[in-house]
Amino acid sequence: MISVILPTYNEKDNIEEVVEGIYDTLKEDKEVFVVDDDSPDETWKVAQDLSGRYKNLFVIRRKKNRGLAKSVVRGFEESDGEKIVVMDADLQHPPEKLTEIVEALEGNDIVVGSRKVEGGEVENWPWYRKLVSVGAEALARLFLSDVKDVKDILSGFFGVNREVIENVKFNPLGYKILLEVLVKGDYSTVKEVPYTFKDRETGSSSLGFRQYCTYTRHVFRLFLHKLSV
Ligand SMILES: Nc1nc2c(ncn2[C@@H]2O[C@H](COP(=O)(O)OP(=O)(O)OP(=O)(O)O)[C@@H](O)[C@H]2O)c(=O)[nH]1
Ligand SMILES: [Mg+2]
Repeated sequence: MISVILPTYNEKDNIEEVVEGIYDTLKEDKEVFVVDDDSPDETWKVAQDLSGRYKNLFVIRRKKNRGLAKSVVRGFEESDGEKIVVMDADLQHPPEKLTEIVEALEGNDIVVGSRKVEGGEVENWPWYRKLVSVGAEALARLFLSDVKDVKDILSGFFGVNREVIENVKFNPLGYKILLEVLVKGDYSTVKEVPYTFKDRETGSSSLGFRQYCTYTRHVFRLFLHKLSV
């Protein structure tokens, strides 16, 4: 079975289309977890209404300890599939790519939806987003040697076989759960599948200066973790 995990915060205008895209694309046995941090726009309620229409669509409404990566960890804990896919719920990660990611999980431990391999790209990013992304990536590469063979280490779109994370004690901060998986997971093969990171059409980004500070703390926390094992 495949478990798809969708972290959400204020995605009421996107959630239905994403869920529809997932169910249209993935014909395999699956469960979908919307992990919502008690969104003020009541995304959780819209998702709960959808769960009557879609089989195995579950909604988790978290009220404490907000955070994207923490929500994904909760999804890991609640789900059962032997293959797991994590994706954004704002349509920047195309559901049509799910099949390719799931198929690639047959022969690989981790499959990263990648904007940095041939055929992958980011649509219309302003210069400051590019600059921040280059800086954030460089910081992780400097301190975390485990990520060296992966090109798109900041991707939020990835698949992982459950064995990789089964015995991991996650302790993430902020947004970048893939870093945590690459540093702490038990794996040998990573494949990157290209995709185009689309422009956000509705809803608003939760990224801001605070998230960048949190990211820096997360990288150092992972660095210290590696020193201690
Ligand atoms: N559960 C949960 N989900 C979150 C949180 N922050 C963001 N998300 C969701 O995580 C996904 C990615 O967040 P975005 O704000 O779109 O981040 P981004 O794609 O890097 O930024 P943009 O390109 O500006 O959209 C979306 O599905 C959000 O709804 C949070 O604190 N908790
Ligand atoms: Mg987004």
